[in-house]
Amino acid sequence: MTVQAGASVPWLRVSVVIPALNEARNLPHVFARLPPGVHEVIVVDGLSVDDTIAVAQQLRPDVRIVLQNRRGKGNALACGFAAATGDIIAMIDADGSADPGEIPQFVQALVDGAEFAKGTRFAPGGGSDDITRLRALGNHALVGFVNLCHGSHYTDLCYGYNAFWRRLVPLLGLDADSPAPPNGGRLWGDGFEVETLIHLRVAAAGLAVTEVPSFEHSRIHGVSNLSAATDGFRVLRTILAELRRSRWPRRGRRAPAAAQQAVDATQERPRLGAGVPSEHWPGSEMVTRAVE
Ligand SMILES: Nc1nc2c(ncn2[C@@H]2O[C@H](COP(=O)(O)OP(=O)(O)OP(=O)(O)O)[C@@H](O)[C@H]2O)c(=O)[nH]1
Ligand SMILES: [Mg+2]
Repeated sequence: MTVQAGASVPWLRVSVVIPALNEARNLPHVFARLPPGVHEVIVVDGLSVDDTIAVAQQLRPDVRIVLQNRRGKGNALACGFAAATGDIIAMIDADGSADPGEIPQFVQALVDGAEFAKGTRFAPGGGSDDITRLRALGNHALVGFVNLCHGSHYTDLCYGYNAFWRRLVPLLGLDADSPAPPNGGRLWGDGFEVETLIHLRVAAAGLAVTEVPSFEHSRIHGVSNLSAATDGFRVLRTILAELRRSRWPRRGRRAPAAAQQAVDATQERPRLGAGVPSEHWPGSEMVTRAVE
């Protein structure tokens, strides 16, 4: 999607990053719902044993396929972000749970001044067909704790539908380069804890976050790769580790130069106005919520 944010600024290019592990049967649904004019679609494959790559290429000959270098959804996102070339990155799941038709609302929130547009299932206008009572309860408890620690007002913590300016990628501090550990394991952030990790780093950096109500559908085909207990525990560990990291940074530790440049660029960013062609914005009237 290329959208014009204002008469005096160039057209914005939107990269859609889709982590996919054995999602061949779900991709037709996801691709069919992508808004027109997307700058690039990046499918990050996690060594799928079905036809995920072939189906993606068949559906969209211009798709970019990225092979992740370690295991896990977090590593897939890190690799996808590193490969993206657009001004804005939208991250969505490949299982049919996230509706790509909502992407314009996320982009609109960025155009309206947010640095990070954060999907939420728990604000008016959002919802979920997919979340269990136990997971909703866990999410609620964790988000309350995070808000207490960061002074934020998030309503959701573990949701994978977000969009942000690509120049902020260094600030997220995700590792797209290190090889897999010898035991084939995962590095910190490689798993499903990645969404929480991103939200916490965004909050710690004091970025302007706008929550965008979003509806999560049930996965269409296949089974979830997530384990509520193991991955819930990783999320909890992530919250504690990131809290330590933001409260007690190691003495003398400085932000990497690239991350500092990302912050500087953010601060210099001109405020973008409206002026978006309405046919690209089926939901542009949707209300977005600013979050401190
Ligand atoms: N490339 C890659 N993608 C992954 C990996 N693990 C999960 N994914 C993708 O990440 C997205 C979310 O994974 P799901 O298994 O649906 O997990 P979830 O959405 O958090 O959990 P549910 O709500 O139970 O579906 C899907 O598009 C998966 O295909 C992985 O190791 N590598
Ligand atoms: Mg899912």
